[in-house]
Amino acid sequence: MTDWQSEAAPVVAERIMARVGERHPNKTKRLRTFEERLESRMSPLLEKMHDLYGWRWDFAWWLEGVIEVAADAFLRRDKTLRRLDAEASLDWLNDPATVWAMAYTDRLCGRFADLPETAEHLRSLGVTHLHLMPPFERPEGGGDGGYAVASYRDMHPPLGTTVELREAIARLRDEGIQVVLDFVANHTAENHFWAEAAKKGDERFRAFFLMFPDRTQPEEFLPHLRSIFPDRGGDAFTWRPDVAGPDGGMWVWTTFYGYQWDLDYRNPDVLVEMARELLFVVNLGVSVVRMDATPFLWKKLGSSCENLEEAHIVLQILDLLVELAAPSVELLSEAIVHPDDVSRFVRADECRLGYNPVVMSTIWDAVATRDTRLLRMSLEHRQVLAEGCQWLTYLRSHDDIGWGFADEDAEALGIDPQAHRRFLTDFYVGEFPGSFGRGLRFQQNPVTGDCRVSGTLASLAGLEDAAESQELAAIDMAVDRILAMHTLMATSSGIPLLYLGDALGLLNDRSYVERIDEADDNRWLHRPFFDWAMLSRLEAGTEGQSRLLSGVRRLMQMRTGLPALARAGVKVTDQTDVAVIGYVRGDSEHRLEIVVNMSDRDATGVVESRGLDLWSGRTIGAGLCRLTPYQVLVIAGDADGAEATSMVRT
Ligand code: OTU
Repeated sequence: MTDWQSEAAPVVAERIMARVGERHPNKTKRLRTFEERLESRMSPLLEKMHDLYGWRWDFAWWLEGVIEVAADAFLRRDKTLRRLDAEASLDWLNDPATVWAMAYTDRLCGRFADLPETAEHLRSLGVTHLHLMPPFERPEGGGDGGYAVASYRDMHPPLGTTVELREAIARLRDEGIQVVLDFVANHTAENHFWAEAAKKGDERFRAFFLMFPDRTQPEEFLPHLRSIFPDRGGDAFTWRPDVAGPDGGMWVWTTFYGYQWDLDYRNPDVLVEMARELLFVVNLGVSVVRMDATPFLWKKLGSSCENLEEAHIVLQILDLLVELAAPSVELLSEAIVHPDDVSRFVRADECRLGYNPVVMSTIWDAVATRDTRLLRMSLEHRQVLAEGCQWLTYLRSHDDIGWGFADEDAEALGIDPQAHRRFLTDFYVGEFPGSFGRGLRFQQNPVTGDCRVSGTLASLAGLEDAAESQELAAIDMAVDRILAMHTLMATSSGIPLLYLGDALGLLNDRSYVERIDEADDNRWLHRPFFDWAMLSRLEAGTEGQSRLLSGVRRLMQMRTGLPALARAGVKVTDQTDVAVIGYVRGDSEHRLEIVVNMSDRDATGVVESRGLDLWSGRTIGAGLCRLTPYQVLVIAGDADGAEATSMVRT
């Protein structure tokens, strides 16, 4: 920090506090807490705002603007939320008892008011955090399942009202479950009132978006841009005749669908107004906000307009504002990009949490190839995170699965990365001989050949294929495979994230093709409605999917008693068979060794240290051991093992 910044910071802070104080004369005492928080954050805020916007005549106006937004949000926090802020701790980030789940409210239970009734099932899976897909008002036609936000303040009417959502969040919190909501930071829906005003020619709101009267500028940007949703045709710019322009319309920047209009954070007015909306979502009572599509937040001519330093600074400013208004709330970055770029978004002063697409995709790689070498590399080299941060480790989300391993990693193993990605896609859409995947291609890019895959966990991992064969042995094999995948998710790194329904083995839902709003986006294939009747049936049974459900429950409960998982870091063990992955978590005090056969044949595993296998309850000696297909060993040091088994229901 330069001299002028450290000198200016307290002066600016004092001025803002005086103004806020004038507006809230009876809140002087409460505002003191805010003032204290501002003391250490004023300098970084000033610095980061300056990094983004530089000197301009209205700089002080925007700087004070963001802080006032935070002060207003701070004053609006109710008593309960203020108590949570006062008690804020980061312990849950490393607590092995932390388990996440995600769901669409309508597909899980219907309406906000019904959410508390799901708590019992959530608890049976050990869930402490529930991410609800965006519940906000959206345009006609579905609005990308909520990822096109028409208003952050009003909810999608079939789900209920904002008041009902707030109540559901509070009730779930009382049940020990924290709610996570999205902030779709990159774009608004075409019918957000900012977009409506822009259409009418309002100068202020027109400057909220990236709009061009002709193709000159878009053509300059395009050679450097990646096409994210190639299936919709065209490129990242959409011609909108409803936006008044010299030639009867304007080209609007739309990275995703044509109805999702990218916001222009180069305009500080956008940052201030989006901060206001973000803090509204924060004040609904959530404990984490998922920042959607973080790589795309800043555009610069001549660049790919992804992962730019300025996008990070935008997030850092938003994080500072959340700390000022609601210090108990954390941010989660959704950046599904190159592994090196992914981890750059996960920082203590930015988003403390990030999705782990590298482990996700290399687990799927191991399942398809029966070769764990890429997975080993991602555990060995791609897990390091900054202090105080955490991964969310998942097997799939509501989105497609992309082959997010690093080209360098594949090449180091002598694998051609592009050819290998084509193989993985072919495998999971069931076009590779002998494959058990039942997915669909998502967004095949005809130029680059890039392609992602849609499908539920169970359908991609062979349960659908096995169920059709009606052979019990095949079903058992698929269940074991899915449990092996869950074991990796639950023990390799970070916080496990379950897609609700996957523990029941819910299969692809092909009925989306009959729904006009969903038919042209096959990600709906893997967003089936939760099946409560099936849950009761499975709870009564012992075979097939019943074994999957009880296995996932057992695994998640097992985590709670395993202090080794609270330690960062994972050490991959040497194995003689490529089908086997082994790793050690923890330290000499609390040690956990995991050995998994990721193939449908017998294999030989290497165990480093003797201990108790928590799955079978048997003691396993060090050295070579025979593993049946998809067999999992979760070996705790003797003392930890005894303690953990006594806690786990079998
Ligand atoms: C996200 O995903 C959401 O998760 C999707 O459901 C939305 O459709 C989308 O944003 C637009 O809001 O490309 O295929 O690196 O990969 O943001 C999913 C980030 C996506 C992108 C990711 C995006």
